[in-house]
Amino acid sequence: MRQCTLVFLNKPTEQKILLAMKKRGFGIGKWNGVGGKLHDDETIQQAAIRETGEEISVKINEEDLQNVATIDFFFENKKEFDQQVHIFFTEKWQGEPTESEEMKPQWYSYSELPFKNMWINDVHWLPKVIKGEKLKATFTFNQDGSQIIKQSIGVL
Ligand code: 6OG
Repeated sequence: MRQCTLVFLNKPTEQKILLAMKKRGFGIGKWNGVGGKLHDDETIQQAAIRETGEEISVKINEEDLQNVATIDFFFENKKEFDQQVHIFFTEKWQGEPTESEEMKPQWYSYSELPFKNMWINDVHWLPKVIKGEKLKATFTFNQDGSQIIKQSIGVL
């Protein structure tokens, strides 16, 4: 299955996380963390760091990445969309989040996350991760990703 990364910058003292609006491709128009597909020659952590640099110009040190969840996403009759997403929080980085061709970053309060404009699964796991839970989950969607058909959420 395709391997992807997803990184959220986190400011627990301000109760805020950074989301970014995807400006093109898979998930266009949705607020999400930053990330993408692994290249052949890199580890999951290297991909997470590279994608964060490319998409919002922020540098992260590997030891500051906290693996908070691993989620398998399946799409009915669309095997090519199936992916395993490795999700990280980090409280330490260098540089200011900056808009790129692909992503427009914005800080959101934990209590005001824009779930209506996020992937429909996020409301089921992101609040738990913000509270400090580490999760292993699976979601199965219909073909266009507009409905969840099956889900399971457990401990990572
Ligand atoms: P590119 O195609 O941009 O990588 N991703 C998802 N994120 C959430 N919250 N929910 C989903 O439910 C997702 N499916 C994929 C992983 C896609 C980016 O989008 C994330 C990657 O960071 C289906 O290379």
